[in-house]
Amino acid sequence: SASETTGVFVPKQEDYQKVYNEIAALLQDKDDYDDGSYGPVLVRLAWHASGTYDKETGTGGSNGATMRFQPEGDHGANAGLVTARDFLAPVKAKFPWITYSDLWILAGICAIQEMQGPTIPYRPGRMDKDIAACTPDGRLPDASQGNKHLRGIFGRMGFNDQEIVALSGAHALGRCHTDRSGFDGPWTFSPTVVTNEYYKLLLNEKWNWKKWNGPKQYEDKTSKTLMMLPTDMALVSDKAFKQWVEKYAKDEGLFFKDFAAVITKLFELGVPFDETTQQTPMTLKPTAN
Ligand code: DDH
Repeated sequence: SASETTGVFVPKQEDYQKVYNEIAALLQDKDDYDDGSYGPVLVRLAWHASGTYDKETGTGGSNGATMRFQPEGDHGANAGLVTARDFLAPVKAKFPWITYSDLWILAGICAIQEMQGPTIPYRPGRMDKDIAACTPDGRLPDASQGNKHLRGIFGRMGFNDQEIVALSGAHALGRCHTDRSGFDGPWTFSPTVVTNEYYKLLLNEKWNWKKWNGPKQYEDKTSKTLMMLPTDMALVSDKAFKQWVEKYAKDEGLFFKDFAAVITKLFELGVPFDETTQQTPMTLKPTAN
């Protein structure tokens, strides 16, 4: 086998499961964060690692983990993600054979599954790149913009309207932080559980501009504790987007199915999997919690 001839450790599914279990255990233990879980910020790390992809040039994407380096780590959109990278440092130390780029995606998948989301197939094979592969600033979406911007940014990665809406359902999770993006608050009342609540709230709640000194964002009329970004509201003001919001609000099973498919595509953008070797996606087992 390859490992016998080269002396290089070739990890198997059981090895990736060990990494998964370690991240899941850390998620369970380190509950001193935000709404009690680092899960949302781990999902955001995996998304921002992947969402720099440009299909024309084949640059960016999760293959490289270039956010480790200052130019990209310091991009405004990545503010606060050092929290997620630091959270994973002990996991990398315990399993030094895994690349950062494979680890960040595995952590995103682990977080989604542990937060009761759908099963996401995992394929390793990403290689870490050096500082020269850092992407230019401005490839990730700007929350102050609208439908044209969304189609521009996500079209550059190769996503259509349905996929844009399905990906955006990740905002069921987590919150905005004034010291990171400048925005404030969570999108849903259950920010550590994957649900279709984001779509339900977009349709059923009345959203008003929040009166404050911060950047323009919406707040819900009923509780005034939830928020929407201008880009979130674009999903209901644009008719083509809205029909998908309606479908996902009505059918959580459909959302889970489409979300699993589209996040898999996102996490694999620009990753040159070796089709000749064993590249069957693996299913990593959630912990029973
Ligand atoms: Fe997002 N997101 N996101 N987002 N996102 C923020 C937080 C989180 C946009 C802006 C913001 C996706 C799409 C978009 C998550 C996942 C995903 C914050 C707040 C802003 C701003 C950051 C902070 O202050 O800490 C915009 C704009 C878009 C868009 O245009 C579509 C997608 C596609 C995903 C995904 O995962 C697939 C998650 C999770 C969070 C919560 C992070 C946390 O710390 O909590």
